Amino acid sequence: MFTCRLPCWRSSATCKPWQSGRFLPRLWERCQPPSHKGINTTVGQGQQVSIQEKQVLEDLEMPLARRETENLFQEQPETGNQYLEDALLRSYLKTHLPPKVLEEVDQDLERFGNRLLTKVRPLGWECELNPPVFRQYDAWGQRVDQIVTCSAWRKMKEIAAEEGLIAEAYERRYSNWSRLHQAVKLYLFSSCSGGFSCPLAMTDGAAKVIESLGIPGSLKNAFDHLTSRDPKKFWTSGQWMTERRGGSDVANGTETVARKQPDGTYRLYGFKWFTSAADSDMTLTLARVADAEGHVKQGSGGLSLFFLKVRDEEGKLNSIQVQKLKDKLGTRQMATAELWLDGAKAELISAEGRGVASISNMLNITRIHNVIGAVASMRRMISLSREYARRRVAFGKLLKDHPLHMQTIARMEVQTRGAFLLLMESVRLLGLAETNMASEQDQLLLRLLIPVAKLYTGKQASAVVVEAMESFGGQGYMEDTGLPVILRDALVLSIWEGTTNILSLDVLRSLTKSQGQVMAAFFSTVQKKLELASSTAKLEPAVKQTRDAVSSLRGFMQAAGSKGALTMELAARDFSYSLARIYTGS
Ligand code: UCC
Repeated sequence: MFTCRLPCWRSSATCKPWQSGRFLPRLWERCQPPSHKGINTTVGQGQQVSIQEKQVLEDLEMPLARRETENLFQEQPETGNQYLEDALLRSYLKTHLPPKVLEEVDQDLERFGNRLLTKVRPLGWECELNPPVFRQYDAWGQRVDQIVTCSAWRKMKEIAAEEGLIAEAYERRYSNWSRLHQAVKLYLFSSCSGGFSCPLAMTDGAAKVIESLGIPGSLKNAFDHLTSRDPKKFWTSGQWMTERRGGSDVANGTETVARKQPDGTYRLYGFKWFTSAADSDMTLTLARVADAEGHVKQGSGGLSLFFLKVRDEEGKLNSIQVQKLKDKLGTRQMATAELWLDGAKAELISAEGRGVASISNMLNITRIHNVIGAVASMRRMISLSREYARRRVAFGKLLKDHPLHMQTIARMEVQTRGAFLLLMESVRLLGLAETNMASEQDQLLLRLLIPVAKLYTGKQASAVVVEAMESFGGQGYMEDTGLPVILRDALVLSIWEGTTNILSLDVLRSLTKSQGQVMAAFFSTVQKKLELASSTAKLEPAVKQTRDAVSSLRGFMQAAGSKGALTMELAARDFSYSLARIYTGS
């Protein structure tokens, strides 16, 4: 039965053609309101409509055989356990993990892969079909500001806790490999999560900030909730950074003011204009502390970091009003809201004026989650596309037997494999850093690779997902295949958590702050990798190509060094792309 989801001027009782369960282009025209704004309804058109209506009725009376020719006879691509089917992931783990760790992680991932396939994927689809709704008043006129989520979304939270999707990284039972284990689980979870990856990213980021502050006593409870495996105890966190004046230039766009209270806590007043996963339990947010006269310091140096709980023990909002939910292109499963803070009780958790530096720990984690999401969406689309190529016949043979079709998929596969390796490398370094096993060079490399990987894979994901969609022909464009959802959700990956240009400037920031040391770490790591590869004769052309790219990058840097800062700023995006390609290539 086809369900009409178009905004319609007819009541469902009179929408008979849709109830017939068939989609005909003429019916769409018929469902237009008779005098819609912007559409001229003339007498001539009215006559045309009645002719069309007649044709519609004739269509409905067509013999069955004719109707059946309108059906599409194609097999739906079906994929199995995404861990078992991911050859590159499995070979990566086999090559890198110590045998004992591999044995346990492998078992866990196979089990998790089955759970995702049988339980989680259907829930993810349910989240897509039942996006959150905002209920501002109850039946008796009381303002309640409730964000109503579906049961599948709430179930995702329970699963995330049970699977330790955050806990795994902080328990460190596999020492430096715990981060990688967690990232792989998130990668497998991502494309079935119905958008729940977003709150998990921020939850992980918040746990990271609290851990990097040494888990102060006042935040111990929050940390325990964020890293709990108990679904009843598990909290998710938001990250409220964007205000009305923008989300990139946080230093100048943040207007929220924090007023100190006699008990040492603060009350926050301001408007958070774009808060993702607004149904979260707590958040980290930035505000400007007001002095005794009510004055605040402008710029980055005036920003401090605050922790707050969204609701109190009785479930009452913490002096927060939900203005509305955002109407987004994608990630519709997840509630993004405009929030008015009208004296929300909060705790200052950074040194005054060190808000941006403190929240950057969170940003670096959510940016890695973004890379996870990018690689996962590419992998998902390619898995479906490959599967389809094994079933779909065109021009007398299966798609997989058409060389041009397979070349197109192979090119996407190369992009995806490269992105996957870049992700694994970033996560491997993060694991070392978190267990005090990272050398200075590893830390510098990690600082550089996070923005590079985020900006590059975000763009790759958009391109690969669009390309993969095309490999299904017109079917790829059909809502009920589920493919357009993947595209819509992938398009945000280059926007949120810092756009491509903002992250290119962050790459430059890392160069300036380290006085060029990040590049020294980059060049020496790449050189080592290429030396290793050059012992394999087959890899010689690839090694040569990468070496050539390295020398032109060095040449560019020398030339740019003698020019003004503007040259480097203008080149920031291309420069960052080169870093991504060279590192991935090596
Ligand atoms: O919240 C959002 C949506 C949430 C959804 C999350 C889900 C994602 C997961 C998906 C999974 C599928 S979107 C809002 C996101 N907003 C941003 O990402 C902000 C973008 N703007 C920037 O990144 C800017 O570059 C700023 C805000 C960092 C610029 O601020 P400033 O204050 O102008 O920058 P400064 O002055 O250069 O840096 C201040 C300090 C410096 O440290 P000190 O003072 O010690 O020199 C910097 O080195 O912060 C430090 N810092 C960093 N440190 C800045 N950035 C970093 C960094 N990335 N790493 C380390």
